[in-house]
Amino acid sequence: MKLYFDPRTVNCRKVVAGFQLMGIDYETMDIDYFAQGQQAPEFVAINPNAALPALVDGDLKLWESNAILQYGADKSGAAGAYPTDLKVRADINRWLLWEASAWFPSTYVYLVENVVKPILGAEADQAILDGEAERFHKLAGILDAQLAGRDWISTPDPSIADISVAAPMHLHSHQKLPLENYGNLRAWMARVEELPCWKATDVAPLLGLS
Ligand SMILES: N[C@@H](CCC(=O)N[C@@H](CS)C(=O)NCC(=O)O)C(=O)O
Repeated sequence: MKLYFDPRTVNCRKVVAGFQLMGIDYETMDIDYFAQGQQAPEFVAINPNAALPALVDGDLKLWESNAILQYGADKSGAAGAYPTDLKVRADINRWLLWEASAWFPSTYVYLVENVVKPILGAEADQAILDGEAERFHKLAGILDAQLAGRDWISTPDPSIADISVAAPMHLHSHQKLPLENYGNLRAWMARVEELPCWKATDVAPLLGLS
């Protein structure tokens, strides 16, 4: 399997950390996100969305980071991180879809305003952050409630749901995510941050953040 990626980007970090959690072997193909490598015709032929990451396995060209995690888990038989029990799997799938459709878009606003813009020498737009706050707090409350009395989102041990949902808040202190009211969420994120696969894929130094 060949993973086309830039380790500095959130959805690539998700796949790399998830593959490491599951002990999956793969080759890497470097694409420079900040040089718009994802828009090169050779890459767009693999992912017409011109977005990272993408996985190539023989004749399969796969995009969407959560689909890549699911495929890697099934191909490698990593049933601990993506159990085959029907109801457990449905629950994990639900959180993967929630991450892609709701959580990522909301946390991404904070990433762009408070991390990407400053890196590029621009200022965060407080009006945009204020406009996102209501949706963010609704979603953070949902996740915090799910984590009440649980170490991990869906399973007794970390699963790809934990990696997927943690990824878009991986720079949460730099993103300035307003997490003060969500103790369960903060405790869970601290557990994620202790995972070897998370420590090994720290993005902050690659972006010049401390
Ligand atoms: N839903 C997609 C989102 C992929 C995505 O947005 N990737 C970002 C990097 S994290 C990207 O390459 N965006 C294209 C761009 O900014 O030009 C996934 O989970 O793979």
